Amino acid sequence: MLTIYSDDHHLHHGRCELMDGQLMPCFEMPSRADHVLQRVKDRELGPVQAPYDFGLAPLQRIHNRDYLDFFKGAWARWTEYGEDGDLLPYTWPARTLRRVLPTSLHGQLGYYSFDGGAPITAGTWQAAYSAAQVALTAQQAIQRGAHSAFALCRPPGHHAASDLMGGYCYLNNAAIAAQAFLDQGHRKVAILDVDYHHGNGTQSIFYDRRDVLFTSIHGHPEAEFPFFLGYADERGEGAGEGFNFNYPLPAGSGWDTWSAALEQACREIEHYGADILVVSLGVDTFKDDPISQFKLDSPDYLTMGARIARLGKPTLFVMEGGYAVEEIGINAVNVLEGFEGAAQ
Ligand code: OKP
Ligand code: ZN
Repeated sequence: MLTIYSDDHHLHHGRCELMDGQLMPCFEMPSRADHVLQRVKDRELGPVQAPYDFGLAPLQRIHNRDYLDFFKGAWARWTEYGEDGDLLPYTWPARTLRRVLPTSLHGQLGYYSFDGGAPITAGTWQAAYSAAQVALTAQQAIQRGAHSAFALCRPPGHHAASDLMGGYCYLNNAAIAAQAFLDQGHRKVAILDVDYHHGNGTQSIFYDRRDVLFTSIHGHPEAEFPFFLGYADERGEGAGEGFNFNYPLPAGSGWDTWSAALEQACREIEHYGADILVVSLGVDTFKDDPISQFKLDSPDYLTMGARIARLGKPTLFVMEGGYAVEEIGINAVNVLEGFEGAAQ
């Protein structure tokens, strides 16, 4: 399987996140992608190529232009204050407040975010921009006939909505790639989000559309980030009604519970008749993940990949979460090897 990877992800290295009342080093760190790349090479998964640059146009198909302009320019504005710490939001337009766009940098940052988990650093825009190009380059490989490809994206993307950053995410790499497939002639794209956290950004982007089916297996939002989306009764709206499927699972879920949800998601994907499958590949479902509560073990990821392969669709894997840094490469590449072993 072809892997697309850019070293630019190193440009994004947030210092801290708030966790249990303390500032902790960011779980979403550069070594995550380094470990995955190393495992791709160790296992000789296939060639590793740098991304092409498709420019801003495919990003603008998903994200609002004012959001992209804000994100691109935010760091330069922050340095004008003489600051070099991470730029982090601290006020959001929650209930009772107005959703106006203030002129202040921090006001605008609150407007364009939904949590304090997405720090903007000097290189965040470039890293996120390159990650989107990684996804688009892998998408192009499939468009040109490859049966599968792996977009080794960092930072991840599935929490980012059309004009919101949060949950370590800025640009929705999977959504940008899904839209590119549609723009290049495909009619039905299915997204399977296997990250531990609900892909609220992806869901919201496609919620009123039927050309993208969104399915997600995740920790129940009653108890787990992002809390305010990802419930089973969210089925889509308008033209998109019936094209959104959430499988929220309790803390402690292992492979038996998880794989039963996967069966249901696969059934919906088959019933939908997708041309293309995009997998939001988070491996924070792993038993030793430091911020998650599922109990999948490394061999389960081989089985996961094999099951996904049985759908028989051209499949783009887009890297999302996974914070057990030592095992992230084994687990992510196990999905890809399980897929390849069953896809023949
Ligand atoms: C991103 B992805 C603050 C807790 C915030 C955010 C989790 C984001 C997960 N310390 N946690 O889905 O793996
Ligand atoms: Zn996650």
